[in-house]
Amino acid sequence: MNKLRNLVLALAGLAVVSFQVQAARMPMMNHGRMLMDMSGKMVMGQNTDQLPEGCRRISEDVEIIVGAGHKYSRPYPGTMFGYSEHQWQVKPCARVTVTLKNDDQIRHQWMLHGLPEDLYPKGMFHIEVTGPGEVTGTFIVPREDKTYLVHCDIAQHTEKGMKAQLVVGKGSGTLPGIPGISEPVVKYLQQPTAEGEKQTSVIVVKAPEPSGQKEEPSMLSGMLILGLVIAILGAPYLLRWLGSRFFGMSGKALSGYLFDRLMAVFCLFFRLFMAVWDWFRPRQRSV
Ligand SMILES: [Cu+2]
Repeated sequence: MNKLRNLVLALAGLAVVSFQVQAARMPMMNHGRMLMDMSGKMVMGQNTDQLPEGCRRISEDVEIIVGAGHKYSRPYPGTMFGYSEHQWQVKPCARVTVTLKNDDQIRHQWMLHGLPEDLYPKGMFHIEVTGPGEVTGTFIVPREDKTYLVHCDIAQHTEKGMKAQLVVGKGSGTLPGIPGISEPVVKYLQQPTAEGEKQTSVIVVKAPEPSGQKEEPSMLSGMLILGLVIAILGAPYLLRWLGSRFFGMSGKALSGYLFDRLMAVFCLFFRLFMAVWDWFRPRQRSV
């Protein structure tokens, strides 16, 4: 039984390594002026009292409450994500408090670029929240008329509609590709109907399953190996389908999902091994 014990230890070791890989993917950013908690909320570039150069006082206090999520993409064909509003207007030297309400199960950001770097690290004000929930942060805009880009920096979210602008004073023009405000930078082709795509993909997903095949119980392991090989070969297609099905379900959500799948494959391997083990051992003894 030493081999069995070694196998169990090896599987446990792999599980631990997977857990560590999972943990390492969590953001461990450490910039100045950053507030963060362990529930996936983050505020970066928080500034409630330091006036930008040329501002003698805070001109107004503005509160922005913005929704973020897939559902806001519906009015804009070709997008998959969006904000509840894609443009805001404030006075120069305004103090802006933004509350981002994330409706999705994934991470979304409200990231504004182009602020003075002496007050804001990398010239950014950035709030984000993972999964359903909300986060609030405050910053003070400079005195100049300027149009600031706001977006979600998660992979492909900007391209898929999470783009907006904050207009300070008269602004400095309209930014391209903002849903409902300006023409898209790239016109996306209409997606095939969700139903059709789903059905095609479901066939791909179900194909590797050997259930329904007529086989003698003693040949089970052979069918298991065949099923496993098909499942492994089919994995890239499955992942591609999942990517489009769950709209760039990224970061924590995707790695969590992959981790679950990985564990399922381990369990399958383990069961397969046990089946083969039980099948061969008695014969070896009788010989
Ligand atoms: Cu996003």
